[in-house]
Amino acid sequence: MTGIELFSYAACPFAQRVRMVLIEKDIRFDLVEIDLANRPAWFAEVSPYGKVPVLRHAGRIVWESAIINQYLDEAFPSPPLLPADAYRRALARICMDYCDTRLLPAVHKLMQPGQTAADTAAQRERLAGVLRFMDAEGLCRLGDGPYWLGATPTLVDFQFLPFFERFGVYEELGGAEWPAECTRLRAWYDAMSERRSSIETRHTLDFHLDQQRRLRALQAAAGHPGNR
Ligand SMILES: N[C@@H](CCC(=O)N[C@@H](CS)C(=O)NCC(=O)O)C(=O)O
Repeated sequence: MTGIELFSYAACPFAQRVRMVLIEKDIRFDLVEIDLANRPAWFAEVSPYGKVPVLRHAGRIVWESAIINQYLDEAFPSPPLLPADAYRRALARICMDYCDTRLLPAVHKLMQPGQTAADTAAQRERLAGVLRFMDAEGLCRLGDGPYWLGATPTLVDFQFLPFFERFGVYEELGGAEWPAECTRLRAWYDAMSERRSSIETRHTLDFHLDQQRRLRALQAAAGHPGNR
């Protein structure tokens, strides 16, 4: 026992965010894999929202991936994964918020099953606009790279990475395209892909495609788009 447990699900991008930060900080932890299709009854006691990830540290629970990562950064300050300067920290939080409030809705809309060709084309353009904004207003303005805020990674990088690891799914199932002018975004992804935290938490494109197809089948059967 390490005193730290992460309740996780292998395919979950939000759990991956937390696993990456635990690895970056060299924190030992016990991984408790939850089968979300067949969750144990006790999981309701651990997870207030019924979701993964949940962190249990010294008997206390923290949930919501972005908040877990900020908690880890405060509880285990080395190496720091947020800037020392208050204004730069605010910018980091704006970028993390952008991921959840702009990038993810664009991805989810594109991946929604049963759309018309015109809807899919519109969602594809929306996602391309989000990527262009990230490149031009984020990566190009905030520092010299390769990471979002400069030469060393911050929580911002781990917030985004899982959704770019899955970009091949958006290409294959939604016809998404990586805009050619987003060269900083490409350089960022290349730098992130070489990190141990990325390598150790990575799954293949086939794995992600399989997961997405299953999710789409479930959503289609339930007649709703889901809320991941
Ligand atoms: N906002 C949450 C999202 C977590 C989430 O949606 N987890 C999914 C798996 S990827 C889940 O547990 N779904 C189960 C459910 O909604 O019942 C976070 O950032 O931690």
